[in-house]
Amino acid sequence: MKILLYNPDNGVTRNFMPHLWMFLLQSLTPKEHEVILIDGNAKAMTRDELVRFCKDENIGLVGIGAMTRMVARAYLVADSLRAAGIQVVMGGPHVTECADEALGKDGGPRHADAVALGEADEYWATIVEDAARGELKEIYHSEVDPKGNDKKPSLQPYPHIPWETLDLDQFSLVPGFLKPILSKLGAGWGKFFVVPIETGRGCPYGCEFCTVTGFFGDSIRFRNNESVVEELLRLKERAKREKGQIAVFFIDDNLAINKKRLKSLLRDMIAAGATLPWVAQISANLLADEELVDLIADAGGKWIFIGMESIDPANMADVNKTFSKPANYKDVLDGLARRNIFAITSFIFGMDNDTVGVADRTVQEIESWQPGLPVFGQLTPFPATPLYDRLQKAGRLHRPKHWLEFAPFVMAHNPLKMTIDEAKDETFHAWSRSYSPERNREAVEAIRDTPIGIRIGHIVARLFFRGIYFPQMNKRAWFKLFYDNRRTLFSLTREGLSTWRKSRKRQRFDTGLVGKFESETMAETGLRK
Ligand code: B12
Ligand code: SF4
Repeated sequence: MKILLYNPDNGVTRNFMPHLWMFLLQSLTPKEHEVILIDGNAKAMTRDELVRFCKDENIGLVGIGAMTRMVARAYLVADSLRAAGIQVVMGGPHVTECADEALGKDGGPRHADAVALGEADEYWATIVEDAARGELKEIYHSEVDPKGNDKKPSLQPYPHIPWETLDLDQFSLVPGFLKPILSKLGAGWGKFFVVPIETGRGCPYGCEFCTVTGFFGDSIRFRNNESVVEELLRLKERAKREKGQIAVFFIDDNLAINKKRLKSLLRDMIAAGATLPWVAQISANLLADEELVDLIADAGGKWIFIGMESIDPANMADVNKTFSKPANYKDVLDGLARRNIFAITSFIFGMDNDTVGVADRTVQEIESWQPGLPVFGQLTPFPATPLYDRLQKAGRLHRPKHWLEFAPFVMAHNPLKMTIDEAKDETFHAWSRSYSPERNREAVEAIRDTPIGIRIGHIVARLFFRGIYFPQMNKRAWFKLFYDNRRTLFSLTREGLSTWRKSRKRQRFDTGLVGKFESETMAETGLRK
């Protein structure tokens, strides 16, 4: 049977990073079946095109995964495929919590033939075999232990994802027309992929708005170091072979949740030379450890995603995140910047203690720190989170099924001290102010003492991250963005080129000297080449 794994686009920006679940399930599929992957964020297709593709390719099963914010799109795609007689199974965090909705058992229409609840690693093969026989069950889930808890995959051994041979072209971040020039630059920039890798699952912190503790559990399961290092080495080898660049996104929710184990992993990575550039999510409270931050830098860490949420401690207490202290944020970022590591700082507006002006207050504080990539969201009650329950009980859910009428940056509940419209304006203002061409210039200027490569990386990351809020789906939008930021881009390019020329000259000079030295030595010793 041919299987398509499909991820709907997020409607905002294309082509950022592929989703790990697709590659994971592909590698767990029994070998007699063929699996094709399509990510709508990388390869845009209308529903009709997708149905035609499935018919032409004789696809027998489509697996769709979606976060809550994309689930309405996912349902539309599923509806079209089922109408064409193709079996659909849906999985991921949303349908795990709202299985009845996907199966049409809550009074609404049915969207999926089957749903996969929780982590599907250990039963995906069963779904495939059932589908191949045309005998899909409605609900699949992991085995349950005598106490009624899900048996979670141990991650040891971890499935082999054949990154070295997979066709990743749809995920390259380098536009086609720049490929020929960029592949000649340095070690080669003809292709650039951000690849997701996990080293563990689970989080004990249980922040009120988050689905992770409920979904993956409050104890953490780690892969062993050897398996992570081996995967990284294969990626590094591929980047070298293809004259491209691969960066890794460690998608663990808190890579440093066990500092002892992370230090041991980083030491093993360094010892094996498995050091590609990487990004990871780590909470601020764990980054005060100087030894850890040194190891992060030595092991290739470039950007750390920190869920800062709010600069107001009262808000942090409201969402059960007091372990993260706003008063410490500046020191943490200074510590990272001393090692040329920068932070993606994530904030949430519309919390219960937020009032009008929260965006300016927050951005002003951010601008007093080392420059980073701030991202701004809004407090969103995802199904099955403690936040959802609290707001529902208090009768504060304005749109209890907000995902079925998804509207970006329109809150689903009423914040206590501002309106839904005000929260939207605040969020918009924070994004515009943080990614204006002036702010981009100031941010790059603030790190003028760092090597040119780091500053170029910084501006490129800024232009991409802006795309989380501002749609950047077509060439025109990208062109306008480059035009608006032309002064910064032009001066960095000029400096970059001159540094590159100087280093080539120096290289030729050094080679010349070595050549001269070699010939003289050979002449003196009577040796000939
Ligand atoms: C990496 C990541 C991202 C990446 C993008 C996703 C990507 N390309 O990988 C980035 C950083 C951009 C991101 C952004 C956001 N993210 Co995010 N992200 C994650 C993260 C940390 C890892 C995802 C992952 O790969 N997990 C590991 C894989 C193995 O797990 P999995 O995806 O759940 O898949 C397993 C099962 O669910 C199941 N499964 C999944 N799909 C399918 C499909 C089928 C057919 C089957 C059978 C099974 C199946 O099988 C898999 C193996 O067991 C998760 C948290 C987490 N730990 O999962 C949050 C998470 C998915 N994100 C979340 C959110 C809210 C967001 C944002 C909306 C945040 C914001 N406010 O801006 C944005 C959305 C941006 C956008 N425009 O799309 C929430 C989603 C909650 C929900 N109910 O939807 C999560 C769960 C985190 C949380 N705090 O609750 N995210
Ligand atoms: S927000 Fe981060 S720290 Fe808090 S529960 Fe979710 S994954 Fe854990």
